[in-house]
Amino acid sequence: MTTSQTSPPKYLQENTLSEECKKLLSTLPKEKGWIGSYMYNYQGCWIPTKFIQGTIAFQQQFEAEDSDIVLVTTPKSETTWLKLLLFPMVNRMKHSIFEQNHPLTVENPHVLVPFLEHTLYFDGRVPEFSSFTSPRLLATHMSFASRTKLVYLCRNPKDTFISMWHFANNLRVHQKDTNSIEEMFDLFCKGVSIYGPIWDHVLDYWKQSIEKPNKVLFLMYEEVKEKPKVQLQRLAEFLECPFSTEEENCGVADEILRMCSFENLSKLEVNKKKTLPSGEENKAFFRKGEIGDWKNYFTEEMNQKHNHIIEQKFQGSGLKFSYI
Ligand code: PAP
Repeated sequence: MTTSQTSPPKYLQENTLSEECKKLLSTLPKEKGWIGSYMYNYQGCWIPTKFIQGTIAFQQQFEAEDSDIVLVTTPKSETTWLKLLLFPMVNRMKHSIFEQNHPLTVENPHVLVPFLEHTLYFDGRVPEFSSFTSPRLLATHMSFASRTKLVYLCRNPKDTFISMWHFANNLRVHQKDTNSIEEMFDLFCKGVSIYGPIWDHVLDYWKQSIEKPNKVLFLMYEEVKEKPKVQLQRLAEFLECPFSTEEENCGVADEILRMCSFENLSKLEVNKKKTLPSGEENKAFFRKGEIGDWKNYFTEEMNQKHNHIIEQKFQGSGLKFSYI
């Protein structure tokens, strides 16, 4: 009798680590992984097993170009939306936003704006940058100091947590092994979230944006959602490609916002049916995109615990989250 075994999806396979990397991992603190087996504390940041090698390669080998634009987020802080807005804005001379087959209608934003450590340097490979045109649009979840322009998008940590919990369980469901909200909330509060602690991540970039306002733009999802056009114009000015009067008259910014709306993008064939090269279904990146979904899940006890942590961590920083 033969037993048929299906191999786990690509994003759960962790068997490609080099001996050197395995040796390093054996020296690092580890905790339960949200998606894969474990997360390791590397240089103060919790990184899933699968991404350690790419992270190190990215740190050691990446050579920034002055014109690069790097998007930075903690996972589930609306990375997809930031990629969605930036790609058509930065490339609008090459691809008119009114063109019928705009790349956004046929490709997922994570393919158009790839992650450095997850994709380009994944497993320590040497990336091929020759197909990129200038300015290169790149993304990272890492702590990263660069001489290039960085756009940081942050989201209130309660919604980020709920989004991460759903996303991780969605990917783990193939293993019939989902995590309870209580267990993951405890880890999150201890700082053990993907690329966490989230507070250190946010504070690092918040400080950088104050010290180097021409280099680091700090955006909050809730503010972008409230006044999308104002924030899009701010983004364009920061990147030194402001909308011209002619573009204003043609409604370019409005069209970018319409095209990138959750309603529009989540309905596209590419985002409903296709998968990323790393195996995740594109639709996993389009859940609700709402502010305040945490209210449907948090108990009063969780809320108080979280508020207390936020108060302690962000005290005196001048940073305030909006939860509604
Ligand atoms: P990543 O950091 O792993 O790349 P990220 O893009 O932050 O993931 O996670 C997806 C979130 O962006 C989802 O949030 P939710 O779980 O709270 O719903 C997803 O719904 C949201 N999202 C994706 N596209 C859009 C969009 N066009 N507008 C608003 N939100 C969006």
